Amino acid sequence: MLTLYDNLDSGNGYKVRLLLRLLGIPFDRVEMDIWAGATRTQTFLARNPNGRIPTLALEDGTHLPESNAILAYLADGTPYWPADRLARAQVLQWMFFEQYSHEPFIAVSRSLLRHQPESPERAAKLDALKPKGLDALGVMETHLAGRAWFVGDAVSIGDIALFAYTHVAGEGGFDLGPFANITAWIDRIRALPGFTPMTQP
Ligand SMILES: N[C@@H](CCC(=O)N[C@@H](CS)C(=O)NCC(=O)O)C(=O)O
Repeated sequence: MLTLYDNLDSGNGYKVRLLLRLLGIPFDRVEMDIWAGATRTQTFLARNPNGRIPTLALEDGTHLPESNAILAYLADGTPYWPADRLARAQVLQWMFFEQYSHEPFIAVSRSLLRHQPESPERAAKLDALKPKGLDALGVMETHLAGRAWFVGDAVSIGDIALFAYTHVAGEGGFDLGPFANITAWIDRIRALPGFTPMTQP
């Protein structure tokens, strides 16, 4: 049985537990209190020296960290990882985009609003993150014009990676109202068989 070290508030964790449920793969889930340093203990650092969730423990005892690497591992041999060479590279393109141009702005804004007390410093950080987060949403909105999914005509792990923090962008202060294509795409993901919401343990 797979074991996912996870945190219910984490979009990075949610990517993995969502894909596991979409694929119908059973797993054990270990909730980690990341705010109390649970990922920085010697025991956990032996599993992931980077001290972060999600980390997936495989049946053979291997520990695999990094949400998007875990998605690639789980999706191999499934429709979530396309057969076509260029399509696979394009899925990776959107997963790298998610980690470099999206998550650092949208997820970090959400984390500041949820876990840091209001202060002038927090407001300044949020102001700095806002335009970059809006840029990422703008790129997604433009790409989704006339498209149902990020790559080709089927849902892939590129969509799952981007969905996790996009659908809760409002909690980071980003109004999705003006982004009609993104909103329709979010509804398509929510309609997938096996879909489970972020807060479902
Ligand atoms: N690039 C990593 C980011 C993982 C990450 O930042 N995890 C956060 C929760 S979203 C964490 O474990 N924080 C706890 C800590 O830094 O101690 C991924 O995609 O998995």
